[in-house]
Amino acid sequence: MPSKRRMIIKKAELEAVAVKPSQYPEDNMIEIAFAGRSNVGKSSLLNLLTNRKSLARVSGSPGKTRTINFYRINDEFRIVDLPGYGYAKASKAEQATWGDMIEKYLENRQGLKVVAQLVDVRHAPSKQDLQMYDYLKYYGLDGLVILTKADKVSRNELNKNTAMIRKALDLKPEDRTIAVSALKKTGCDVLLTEFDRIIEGNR
Ligand SMILES: Nc1nc2c(ncn2[C@@H]2O[C@H](COP(=O)(O)OP(=O)(O)OP(=O)(O)O)[C@@H](O)[C@H]2O)c(=O)[nH]1
Ligand SMILES: [Mg+2]
Repeated sequence: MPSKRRMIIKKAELEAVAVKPSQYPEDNMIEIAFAGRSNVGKSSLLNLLTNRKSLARVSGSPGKTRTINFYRINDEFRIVDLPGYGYAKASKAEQATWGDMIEKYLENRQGLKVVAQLVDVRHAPSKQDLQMYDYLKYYGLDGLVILTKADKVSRNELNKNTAMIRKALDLKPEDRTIAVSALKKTGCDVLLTEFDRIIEGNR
């Protein structure tokens, strides 16, 4: 079947690194953010989509991304890499700062269309995943779930776990789950087609 995907990422640059709203880019360009627990693969996915090895820092040790990172794509929209939660070594104070930082961003960001929730396809969503997703529903930013590390499961497990995760997050039939693998470089086309839809306002 021919791909209906319009988007080709030609240009990607880190535009801003923020811990507070005064550091956000000032205009209302469309934004799609990535949320998920630390180590789930947010930064790796950004590198996969932009076909850049190290646009975003990736690490084997969780807690790599501690700031809100705004990536400007094709001068058309932004992908926003949010700091991961559930980082075991983070102190109480750090976790509070994290919550505050995320909430401020979700609360009043005009251009923000959707927050893609990333979940490791091998595991049931954690308590914090469920909390995060509820939060996204509250702000009307839900509806797109990205299942990461698809290379780590068989096709059978992928189907089984997708159904399990959809159920746990209580997804509606029209909500999308898209499996990706940064290692095998799969899932990009489907995801970029979804981005097209979001940007064109057809969802
Ligand atoms: N096998 C496999 N490993 C992956 C995949 N995506 C990410 N990883 C690995 O998972 C680890 C964490 O990836 P990151 O992209 O840094 O995760 P993150 O969500 O940005 O983490 P924080 O910045 O801490 O929030 C790294 O060791 C990656 O190489 C994938 O699709 N398949
Ligand atoms: Mg990261």
